[in-house]
Amino acid sequence: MTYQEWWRKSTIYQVYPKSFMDTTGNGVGDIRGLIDKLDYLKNLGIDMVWLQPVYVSPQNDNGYDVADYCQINPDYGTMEDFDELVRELKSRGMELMLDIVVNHSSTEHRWFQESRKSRDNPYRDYYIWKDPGPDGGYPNNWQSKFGGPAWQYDETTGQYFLTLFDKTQADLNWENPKLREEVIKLMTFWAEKGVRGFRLDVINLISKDQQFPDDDVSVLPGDGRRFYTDGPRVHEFIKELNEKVFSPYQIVTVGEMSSTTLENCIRYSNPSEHEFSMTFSFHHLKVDYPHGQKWELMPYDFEQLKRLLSEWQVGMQQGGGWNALFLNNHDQPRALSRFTDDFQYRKEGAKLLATTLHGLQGTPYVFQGEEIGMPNPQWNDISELRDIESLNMYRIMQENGKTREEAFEIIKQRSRDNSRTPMQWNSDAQAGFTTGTPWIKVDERYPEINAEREMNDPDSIFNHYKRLISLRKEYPILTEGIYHRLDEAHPQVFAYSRSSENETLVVVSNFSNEAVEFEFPQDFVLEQLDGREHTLLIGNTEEKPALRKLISLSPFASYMWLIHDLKKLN
Ligand code: TEU
Repeated sequence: MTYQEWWRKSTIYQVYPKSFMDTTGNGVGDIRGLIDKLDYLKNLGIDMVWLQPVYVSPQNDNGYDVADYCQINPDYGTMEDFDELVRELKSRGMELMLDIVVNHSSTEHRWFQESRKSRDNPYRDYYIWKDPGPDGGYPNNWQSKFGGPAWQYDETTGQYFLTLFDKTQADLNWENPKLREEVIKLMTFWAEKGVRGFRLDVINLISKDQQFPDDDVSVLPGDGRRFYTDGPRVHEFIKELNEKVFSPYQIVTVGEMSSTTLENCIRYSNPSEHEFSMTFSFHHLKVDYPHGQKWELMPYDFEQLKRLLSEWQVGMQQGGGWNALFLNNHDQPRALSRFTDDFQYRKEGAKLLATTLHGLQGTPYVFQGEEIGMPNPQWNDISELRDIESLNMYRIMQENGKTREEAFEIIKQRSRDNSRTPMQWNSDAQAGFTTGTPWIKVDERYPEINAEREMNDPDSIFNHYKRLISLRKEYPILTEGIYHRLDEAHPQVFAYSRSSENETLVVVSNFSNEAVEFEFPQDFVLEQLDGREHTLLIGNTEEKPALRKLISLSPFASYMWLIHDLKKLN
């Protein structure tokens, strides 16, 4: 595979606009706030900004319920602000990636308002309507990913419509060529405005089994997802989008793949398939889900985390696919709290996760606040939460027998709001995010954890990310190196290498709060270590250890070395 495309050496920064920067004092972030922070992102070394939905929306799911795909929500600003954002990004050598949410629309979208009027309305088949089941109830037993049934009954026409997410997010009918044409039109609208990237929301759910069968629960989780995930026509639909929009406008695309497979992600992202540039998959972020259950608690399974990361590195490399690399986003708790110690070892832990992720093959994503070591906030009461999924599940868990305290404990660790509290810019009121009352609280640790403090510390988490991002541009091995896992089931250490013809990159991280030792495999020592020069590219401790057969690692220590040309010293 050639690795010449610029986005294979790039780093993409994810902006959750509602919580990024507010310039009007209404407590909600806005486009002008992002414009004001572009120099901060340029300083970090960011190449592309993924801006999450700023379209007209009732905000039931913070913008993932779109009511007009080609208009800016006034809460976020104007189309003129948007056009200025594109210009200001490009003037700094950066590009814009927009979130495209076309598995479903808001029930407030004009299309849906028409569709629900009558069974013969021209827009009826833009959505998925079904008669009641034989028992007069739901058409089938599919469940919403936000809890409860996946169907909503509409009195006017006596049918149900499909809602795989919130009841106000109606699934679009991709079997309808007119709907597909509408999607192509809206994508073209933004491409014409200079957008050079699309992040496609749950795009692998758009093709449903047209029989809409009941799930017999023979395969967990038994909620119907196997009948619409990576569905029968999904690759066909995506190829059409590529042919009509992505390729003509040279759009960088990343598909968000819910509950997908490695085989499908190879097909979605291998350039010969002409579908996407890369894919988000989530298997590695379910290693603390007991039996795959998100709303149960257990310590994360370290060996499973390493196994899954390795499987996807090797599989995608062998299959010619391309990973979007991430440990954080707006739907996940902060990785710093999830996988390390965000109090005693916050700085080491944040740098360890960054080094471990950025050493892998793929395109890294930095979610706002990750680069300054923002942890999960301290939640004191359910009234502080805003996320529709969390509030649904808080109710459902109690309906299913959990106490309020048990349910709240789970919410505190699992809620998507963990990543949605305002960006912490400085130690001023509300962390400098707003002069008003924020739509969701600012975490109380902001006086010690904020961007201003990070920028003034040469040894900060911010500057660690900045170095990692620059290394990716400087060393082709980070883009092209072949991945090998080096630690066979070590209880605390994750070690891997990336090899090219003449060099080898080595990343070793101690994911524990204990001092440990790690010994490289003998064959690696003989082939790669003995008699060769190496350089420590980046680390997260005072000491700068040499690369030896046996190395000692302090709590949450993490290092990246480069072993130079294979030619022996003598
Ligand atoms: O997320 C889909 C998704 O995989 C997660 O929301 C997950 O299904 C959910 O948390 C249940 O565990 C995308 C967006 O990223 C998310 O913000 C939206 O809420 C969702 O789609 C619907 O558009």
